[in-house]
Amino acid sequence: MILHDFLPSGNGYKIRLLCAFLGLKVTLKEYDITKGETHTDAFLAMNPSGKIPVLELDNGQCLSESNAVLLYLAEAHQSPLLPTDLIQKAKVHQWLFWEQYSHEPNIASPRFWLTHNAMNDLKKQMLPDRIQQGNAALKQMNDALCSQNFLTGNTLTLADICLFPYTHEAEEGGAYDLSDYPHIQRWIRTIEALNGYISISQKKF
Ligand SMILES: N[C@@H](CCC(=O)N[C@@H](CS)C(=O)NCC(=O)O)C(=O)O
Repeated sequence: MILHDFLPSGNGYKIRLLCAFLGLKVTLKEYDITKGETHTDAFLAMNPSGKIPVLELDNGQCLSESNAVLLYLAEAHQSPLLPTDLIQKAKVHQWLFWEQYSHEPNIASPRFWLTHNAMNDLKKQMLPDRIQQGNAALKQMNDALCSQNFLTGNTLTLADICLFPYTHEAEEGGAYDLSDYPHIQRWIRTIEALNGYISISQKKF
């Protein structure tokens, strides 16, 4: 499999982290999204949205949307990271959908604007509201983690793999302070200590 990716991307890191935990071999093909490298005809043929990550399967089929790729890989490998119990599975889905609407736009986007010199007047206006909503999202995670080790209970699931990347990088750019969220800090340390863990910048796994 080939993972079309941009190393600083948390969406790409979700898939790299899952592959590392599952022991799957993937070849990394990197693009610089700040130079429009995902908007060529060749890339758009793989993902018309012009966005990484894209997972190219051995048969040439391409999958995009990071959380859809997580679900595909976990199901294809019958991994307990996606529980078979319908309620437990729905709880994992809940966090995956929530991440795309309530977490990623408020935490990942401001991080990108602030660290990649991508701020403009409109984004400056939007920033305070995004930060307020991002803190509400972090509080929701912190509350969920106060009585259990992981987001859906006491075992690691796709919910944690999906939310780890942008949460553990939330302070980058200066918009968030994770010391306000001690249960999140403990959860980050727990995941970093797991067998198979790789960092966001690790290319070999
Ligand atoms: N919802 C998508 C979001 C993907 C996304 O936003 N990718 C960004 C990098 S994190 C990108 O490739 N941006 C380049 C562009 O839009 O030109 C997912 O979860 O995969």
